[in-house]
Amino acid sequence: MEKTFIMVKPDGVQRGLIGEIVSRFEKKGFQLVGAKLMTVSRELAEEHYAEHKEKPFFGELVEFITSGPVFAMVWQGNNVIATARQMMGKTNPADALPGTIRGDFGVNVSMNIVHGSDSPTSAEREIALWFNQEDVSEYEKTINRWI
Ligand code: 3AN
Repeated sequence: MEKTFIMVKPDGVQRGLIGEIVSRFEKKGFQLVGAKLMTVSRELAEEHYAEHKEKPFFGELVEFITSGPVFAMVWQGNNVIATARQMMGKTNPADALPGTIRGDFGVNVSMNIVHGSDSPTSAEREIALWFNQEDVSEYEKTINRWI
């Protein structure tokens, strides 16, 4: 079953949106298989955003993601990587459609509430970076046969 890494960023946690975001993915029919509230070290933040190292906003990105606790999760389901990206909406909340998480709650591009892996390769990399294998549960959700 496909898995993806989703994170409620510090702004989403501060604004009390963890439940709202978890609820959207649950109602869609995806399965939560790992979750933790954690404060991100500078080292982990720089590794997570390594592909943006040369970008002008890299420093700001690392400052922001280490500024307060995040809620890191692993979700599982059919086509969960692409579908979760659709449910999050465009990176810039100004371009994100109503009905998406960023379209409904986002204010600006650096504080855009949520992160989700953008491909199978990054999902695999990010899950391994953020979670120990034993903290990702393997369990059968009986409702899966209806989804
Ligand atoms: P996404 O999170 O939608 O995959 P990426 O990977 O292009 O978007 O960007 C990673 C993060 O970098 C975004 N979530 C956003 O917080 C931040 N970011 C992207 N573009 C900008 C920008 N022009 N200025 C400030 N922050 C940005």
